[in-house]
Amino acid sequence: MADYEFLTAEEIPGYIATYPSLAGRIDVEQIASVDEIGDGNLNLVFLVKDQTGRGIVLKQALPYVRMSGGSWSMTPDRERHEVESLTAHRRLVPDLVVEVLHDDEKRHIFAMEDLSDHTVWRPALNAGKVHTGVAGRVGTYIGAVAFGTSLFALERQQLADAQAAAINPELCSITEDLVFTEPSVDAGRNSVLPANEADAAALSADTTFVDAMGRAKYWFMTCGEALIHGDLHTGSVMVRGAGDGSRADSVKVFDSEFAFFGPVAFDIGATWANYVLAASRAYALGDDARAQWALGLVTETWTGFETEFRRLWPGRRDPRVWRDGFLEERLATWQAQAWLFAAAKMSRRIVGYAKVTDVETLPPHLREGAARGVLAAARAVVRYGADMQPTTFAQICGDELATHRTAG
Ligand code: SR1
Ligand code: MG
Repeated sequence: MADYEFLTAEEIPGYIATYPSLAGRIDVEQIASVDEIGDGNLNLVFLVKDQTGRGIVLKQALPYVRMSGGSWSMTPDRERHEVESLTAHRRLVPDLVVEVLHDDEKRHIFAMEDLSDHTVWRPALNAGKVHTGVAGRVGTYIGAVAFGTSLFALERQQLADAQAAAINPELCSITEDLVFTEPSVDAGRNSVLPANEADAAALSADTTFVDAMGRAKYWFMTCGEALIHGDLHTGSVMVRGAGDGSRADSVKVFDSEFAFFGPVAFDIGATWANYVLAASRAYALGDDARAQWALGLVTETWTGFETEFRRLWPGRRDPRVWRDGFLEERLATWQAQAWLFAAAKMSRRIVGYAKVTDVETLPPHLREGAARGVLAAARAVVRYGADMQPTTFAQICGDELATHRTAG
């Protein structure tokens, strides 16, 4: 991309001053700090503060995968997908989605409200914090999006326009490769501890697992149900609160550049997988009560989702044919798909490219057992019948994590 212009810290005060929507949010004459705070895999993120403490966040999609150091090209048009999906989602659940303040499609930059009084949920979980009520609200968000961006809510032409605008093949290909194929078919990007090599090989050789991943990938590529988030892990959620077991006073979903019209259950399964990863860390550290708490989040997100979807259901567009029996059928289907998507997401974070700190920051002697437990859990859940309840999913995963946590 010869004409791509990187955003620099030095140009940021001048950049902000150019746009009235931004200049009103921060005093550009009194900028106190400009810090690059991006810790994700893909983008540049700057937090800009003025001397009174007001701030904004500027995010630029790079023309490549940041964590690859530039060797892996990727369309910066993902910035548009992120802005459009955040905007559409925030319209449905304003309290639960970060606010977009500015969109510069030409330079692939957008601005968001400053959430520096929040913390990303994953590091909070890793630090042993308990923000109550987050998982339920993430479920509410998924339910609102599942209904509000789908054929149940949108007029026909509006739906077609939304689907056309959200076609996001480059980002979808990444998920298709990294989440569904590569955990069992290494394309040269996988890695594990030497002690886990046999576990990774057993995963690849597990035909039941690989067949299940084929089915999940097919669903991912064919079920264009709603404008899903597409990467809804615990690093895509900000929380605010003491984290001492009290209720989080704010929850904000962000980072939806993988959004497209996809399966509703993919977002549900993504959250479940990340609760299992959080539980694997707790088991490895010998905190069984915390592991059980993390596994309890599976049901909490499902309940939040189901409650919100049922609440919205009376407003569906064509109740003549989408009767109540169809609602029950959809919920059962989504539940059955969610645990397969969760299994895919669990395995990819252990063997594939782009791992998670829940497991990676454990010392190797604990990481080995945690990784083994997550892979065993992924293999166990794909063997269960389609009628598995969230509590059963959590139980199966918990049993595997607890069994394998001790290395060797
Ligand atoms: C090449 S991108 C790797 C991963 O980072 C993102 O957060 C997504 O999870 C993606 O799969
Ligand atoms: Mg992300």
